[in-house]
Amino acid sequence: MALQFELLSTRASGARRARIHLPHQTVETPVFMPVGTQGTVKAVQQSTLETIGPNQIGAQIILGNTYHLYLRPGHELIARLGGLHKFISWPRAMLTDSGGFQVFSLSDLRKISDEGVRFRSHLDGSSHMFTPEHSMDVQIALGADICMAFDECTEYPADEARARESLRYTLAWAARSLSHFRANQHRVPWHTEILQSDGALATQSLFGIVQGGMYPHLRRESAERLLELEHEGSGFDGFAIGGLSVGEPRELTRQVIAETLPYLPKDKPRYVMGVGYPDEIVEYARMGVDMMDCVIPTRAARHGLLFTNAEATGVARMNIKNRQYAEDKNPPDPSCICPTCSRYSRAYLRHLAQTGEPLGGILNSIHNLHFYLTTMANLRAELESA
Ligand code: PRF
Ligand code: ZN
Repeated sequence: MALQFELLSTRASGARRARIHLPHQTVETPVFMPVGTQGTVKAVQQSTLETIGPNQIGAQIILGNTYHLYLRPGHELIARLGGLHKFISWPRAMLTDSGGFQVFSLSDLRKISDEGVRFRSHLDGSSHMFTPEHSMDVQIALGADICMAFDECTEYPADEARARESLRYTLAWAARSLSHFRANQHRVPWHTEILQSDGALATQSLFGIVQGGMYPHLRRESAERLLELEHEGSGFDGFAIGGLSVGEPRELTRQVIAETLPYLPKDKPRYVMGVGYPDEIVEYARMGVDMMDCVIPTRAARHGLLFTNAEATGVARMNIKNRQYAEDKNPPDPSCICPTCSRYSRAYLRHLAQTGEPLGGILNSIHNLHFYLTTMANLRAELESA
């Protein structure tokens, strides 16, 4: 059995409070998923990821990337070591992205055809072919709880003809992703180890990805066509909205999400890929988005940018490298209970950032992830209250 989606409540605004029951973890939504591209959420160790956030709830689900892990250390090696969960020692849920986006954003000399994408590795220039079938094989070998269909992330700006052409690939690849996944998903390393509460074997889930550029009618067509897809009576287990946060203005991102959500089923998880700043993820969750992921909290942290409670600090974003913090004994955010704010001063974090010490990135990442997890927990509590 694939995931079970337990809808707890829905607001008039569309905002939902739900639970996603996955083989390795029950995930409370709306949820933010930290990104662990190379089998690590950069600079944060797994034991810390499990205990940050309010009530030490920790991250319930993290991301991994098919593209990166296929190139290095290789999905077959990870499968021989028992799958991605065992390899990185992460007992909770994981989601792997299909490579569809990373091939387009990272690799050189892409050649797209009906078959798939031929590309050169960003590491050594070697030539590789990704097809929907290959992406599914890699994701099954990695063994994440949720896998993603192989898609093409349409660039921005793209005229309508280009967005339509790109969507044509994504829809054909979605059908092939679903068939191949369903026919092979029993090969996941832990398939016979994890039993569900009803005694059934747990299996991986597969999400379809809506594309269509910034064109509402293409988004609608994309969603409707994905919903029609089935393999022996079973369709996608959830739906993502891709192709956003690719350089378009924020108002357009919001608009495309608002125009796409009505076409997605209410009884399955909805995931917006690759967003956003704290105020954006709250805004989208309030519109009815259940899941989001983004590198922003960890990437910003490594550049010395901290997200803080503006009521406690006067700023929503604090650049810890600023001179004004050189002798500031306060914790980064006095209202924050994270391990960083509980122990260290702004002056010390500034010093670590100035000197390029690895600990700076580590402590800043812990704070920012704690901030994101707290933001979502507060929102969930609000959606629960009458
Ligand atoms: N497709 C996939 N992964 C993604 C995206 C997408 O469109 C985005 C959107 N920028 C982030 N990650 N497969
Ligand atoms: Zn903190």
